[in-house]
Amino acid sequence: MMSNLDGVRWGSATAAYQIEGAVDLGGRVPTIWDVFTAVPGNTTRGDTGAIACQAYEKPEAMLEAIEWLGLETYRFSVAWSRIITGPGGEVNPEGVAYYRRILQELRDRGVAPVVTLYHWDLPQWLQERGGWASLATADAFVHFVRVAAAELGDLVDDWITVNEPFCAAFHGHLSGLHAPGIRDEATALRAALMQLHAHGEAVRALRAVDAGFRVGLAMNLSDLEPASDSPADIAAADRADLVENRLFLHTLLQGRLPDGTVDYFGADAVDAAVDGIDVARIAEPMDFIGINYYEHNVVRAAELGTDLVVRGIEKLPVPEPRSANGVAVRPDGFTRVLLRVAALTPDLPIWVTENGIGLWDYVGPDGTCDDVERVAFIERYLDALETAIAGGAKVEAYYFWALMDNFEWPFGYQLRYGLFYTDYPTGTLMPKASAEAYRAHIARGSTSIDE
Ligand code: GCO
Repeated sequence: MMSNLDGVRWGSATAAYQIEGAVDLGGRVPTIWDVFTAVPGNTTRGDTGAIACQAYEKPEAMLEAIEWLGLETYRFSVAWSRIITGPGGEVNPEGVAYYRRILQELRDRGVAPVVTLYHWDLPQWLQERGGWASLATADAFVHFVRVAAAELGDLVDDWITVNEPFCAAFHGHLSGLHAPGIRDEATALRAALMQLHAHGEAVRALRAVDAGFRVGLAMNLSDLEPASDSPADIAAADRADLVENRLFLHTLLQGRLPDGTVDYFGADAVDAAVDGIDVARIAEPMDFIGINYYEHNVVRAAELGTDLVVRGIEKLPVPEPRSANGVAVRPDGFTRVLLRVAALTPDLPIWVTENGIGLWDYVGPDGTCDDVERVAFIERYLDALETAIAGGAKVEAYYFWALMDNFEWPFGYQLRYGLFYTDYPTGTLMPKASAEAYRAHIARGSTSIDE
């Protein structure tokens, strides 16, 4: 049967710090996440990425999982800290060799790689020079991007410059929940603009290496709803939308800060945030826009706001069904977000670069992991994807987050997102029920493409 989903490339995704481990091996230098996770209290049970899924030392399990699923495409990130070793910009051949091997293995299996260049693992030496508040970090990023493109570009067609600049900016520099754990709103705004600036520069740098590359970025967008019709609640939801969505989406697509930015952050913070940045040049045309979708929130005005990022708001507790960490299961929000992007930029292909659910998965007495909620999640979100495509969203690819359970940032290893269950002591991967379901879906999809 023909379906709207027939043209979609099916993939799954991971990121370097979350899976690789081997933080002291192969010439890798420390990152802000190594430093942040070493501080007691920053992550659940003090978990760190030091071992993770052992994907650096034993990538075979990951490659077998990819093959077993029949993925058409796999999204992963290359660690800046494995490729560039310090302020001199020296290239680490061992890091390059590791990623060349992964890329070759993927290609040998007929899997199209998509490489994320920045997935939150800033080298610590750059943090010590100002991190994302500094133009020098964007310059260093462009150097890294040029090196990655030159060293890996013969094996990669598709690149993602930065992943979720909202989280890296506002959780890294305002809520302090993520590395580098700073808590200052003006610095967060600066870090947001700096990553967008670095993105625009990186798009140009990549195209200069090979005009045939396809380039985009991955941003998380949330679906927000006011708790009532009251002007205060509507304004509260709009403030959240400004900070979480429009600041990134509109600046990226329109090359100017959205209306309301100065009112919310203040003229001084905005002036400081754009100092040395040509905002118009952020909107360098891309080949696709990557959307990570997780969140739907109902927002209410609250004088003593409880949100750690947006002022004067409270996000209501989410009814069931929800993820283990309290994220709503709202496929309708997924459809709305995709249609919103399509309305803003109808011709730009959309890649769903992440979508998934965190659960307290466990292996039962029969030795299997029966993640019924994730199976239901996949079914419902793929229906929602189909609805969005029927409504005009040009979705070309979908990446389930994640291939396997991995280091989930402040949540450490307890919260699991994988299609595969990671047995951390041994590094072995076992397909969950959701892996079976996604595999069957992909197999059906590719049959109808071949017909
Ligand atoms: C993201 C993060 C992932 C998370 C996932 C689940 O881009 O949000 O890239 O690394 O693991 O979102 O929270």
